[in-house]
Amino acid sequence: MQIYYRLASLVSRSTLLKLKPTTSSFCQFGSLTKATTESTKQLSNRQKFKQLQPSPRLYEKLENLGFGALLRTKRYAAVYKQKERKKQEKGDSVPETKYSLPLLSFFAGAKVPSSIPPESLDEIAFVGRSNVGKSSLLNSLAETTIVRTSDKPGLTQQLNFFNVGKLFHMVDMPGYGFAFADEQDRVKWRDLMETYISTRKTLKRVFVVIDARHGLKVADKEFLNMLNSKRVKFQIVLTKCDLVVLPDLARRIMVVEDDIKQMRNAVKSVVVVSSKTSAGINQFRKEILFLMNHLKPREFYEAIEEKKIEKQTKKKSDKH
Ligand SMILES: Nc1nc2c(ncn2[C@@H]2O[C@H](COP(=O)(O)OP(=O)(O)OP(=O)(O)O)[C@@H](O)[C@H]2O)c(=O)[nH]1
Ligand SMILES: [Mg+2]
Repeated sequence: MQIYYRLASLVSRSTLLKLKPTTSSFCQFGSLTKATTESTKQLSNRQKFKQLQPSPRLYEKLENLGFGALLRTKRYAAVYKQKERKKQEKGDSVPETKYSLPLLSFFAGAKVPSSIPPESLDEIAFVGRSNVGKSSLLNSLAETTIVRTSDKPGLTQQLNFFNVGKLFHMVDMPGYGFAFADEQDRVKWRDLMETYISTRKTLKRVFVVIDARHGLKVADKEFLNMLNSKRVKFQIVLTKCDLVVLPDLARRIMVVEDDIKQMRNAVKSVVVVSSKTSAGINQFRKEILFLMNHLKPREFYEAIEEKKIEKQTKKKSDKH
């Protein structure tokens, strides 16, 4: 009997001991399970991203734009070597033409739809989430610093119209999806942007600027759907590409191209740039000049470059 009682008390103690941690660990287990599932979900998204295999052609395109060499990706080291060998055999190293935009000058700002300037020259507009680098991109394209930029989101709060040497206009727009702006301001900006975008006959294309590190977020997708439904032609520009390693940049392009493939008014090719290193900027300038019907023969740009170099050397020799 005594043995029975001792056994019974041992069992109940051990049950208690077992139960206590089990109950508490049940909650922990529950939250752990949740956390684990979430991290697995995140991991699997990331894994999915990492599993994408960009083609050698895409790497080659990025290399030509100045985003580093195929060699940086082990997988294509052999392809790269072969390419280099061919290049040396051919001896083709024609320097790339440097395209330039004429002088940029600010001519109008609009905080409300009624102050949007009347239509005149053809326009392209730059839009995107706050702080993504729209204003910096304008500066980089025009090789200037006149467009105000900031590391704090929400700097541009109106439509800013710039004249590009009186050939066409570039429009810098406020950012959308700015979490810290109050609701009234957000509604006001959205109304301003939507009115401009949907009524402007001279607007040739909207460039939607996206941070290459993040790809399309919910706010971007909403904006793209709005553009698509209003039949406004738009093209994605991936910027801040200097902050992404080459294989991830190539994967990001693949994902974004897939995201927009169903949108009828999207230009299917994605522009890739870095305003900081200027990679991709020259090619983008060429595409803009072509779009606006102002692309001149390469001799025209070569003559501009020659004049620039001449001026610089004269300045240097004057100093000495
Ligand atoms: N590394 C890097 N930084 C960039 C690039 N482009 C812009 N930035 C930085 O990003 C920050 C925001 O740039 P802005 O050009 O002011 O961004 P925005 O989209 O005009 O911002 P809002 O006017 O507030 O909507 C600044 O600190 C820039 O220096 C880029 O290509 N690479
Ligand atoms: Mg800005």
